[in-house]
Amino acid sequence: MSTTNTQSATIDMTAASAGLQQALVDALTHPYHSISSAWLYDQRGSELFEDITELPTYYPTRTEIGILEDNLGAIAAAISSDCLVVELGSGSSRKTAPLLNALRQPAGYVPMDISGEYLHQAAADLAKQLPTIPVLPLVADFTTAFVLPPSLPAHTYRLGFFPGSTIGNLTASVAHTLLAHCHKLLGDGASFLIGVDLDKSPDVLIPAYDDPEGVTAEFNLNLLKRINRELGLTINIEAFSHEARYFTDPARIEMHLVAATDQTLEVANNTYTLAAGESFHTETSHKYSVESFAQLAARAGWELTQHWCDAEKRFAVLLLKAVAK
Ligand code: AVI
Repeated sequence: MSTTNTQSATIDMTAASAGLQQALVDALTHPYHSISSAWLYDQRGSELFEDITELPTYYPTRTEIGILEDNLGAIAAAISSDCLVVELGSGSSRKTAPLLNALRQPAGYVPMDISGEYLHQAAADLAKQLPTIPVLPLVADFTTAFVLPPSLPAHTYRLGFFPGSTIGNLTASVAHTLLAHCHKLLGDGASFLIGVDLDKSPDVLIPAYDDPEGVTAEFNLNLLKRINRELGLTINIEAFSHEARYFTDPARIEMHLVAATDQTLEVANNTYTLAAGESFHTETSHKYSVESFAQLAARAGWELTQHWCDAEKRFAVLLLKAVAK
């Protein structure tokens, strides 16, 4: 990788695009070219992710929905009545209505998402479906030290809900910080219901992240399209290919965008080169065992009380209880 100064036209950028440019420059200036997976989710990226969840080889979404459906009675029985449900990264809230329906008189539902527009629409739809449950949407980024609105009932028992195995996209240290922060916010005696993808054979994992239909490849390559569009660059997208790589210790899938030939990238008046075979690392999806996740949660003040899996033990839904400090 080398850097030289060039003159290039200045383009007007939004704050988000300036952040993206910084992420790209950081990736190119470090010998290991890693970009946060958050940048994968522009409008098109979010649509492609929805398509991924329907793919035959992408088992996590439908497996988790199946576990929740099959065990709703047991889950509801394990959660006290009158609880306030706080969902992290709620998106379309599609897994939530059946849970709220099954719980005994939930005190309210706080869907939390970074995208305000999406959140308010999903909250309005849910409020129509479940008119007796107060829905109190909160625009917040769960990867930061978010706070709950002071208007929430203070003494209600709280249930954190974090489906989708999104926690797998965080490093163990960030996942620990998030779990510890939720322990503090939800309070002593709170519960946390969380979806976790389990480690398994790469024969199952690789096709889940590199499907024959090419949707995950399009999702990953969309990042380069976004970079070109928002930063006014001309990266040759055809020169990059999507790769899903499986690693152990810690068990994880990594998504990469690999350059087939040497590439020259002009970004913010500098020229960077990427040699053939070098890649941008765009996402990590950690895979746990029930025990390894329970250990991570225990370090953040949560005790595993119950868990439910599918018959093939591909995915787990874990119920944690906050240990009093
Ligand atoms: C959002 N997250 C849980 C997905 C995963 O499985 O790690 C993102 C994803 N990336 C490629 N396919 C799915």
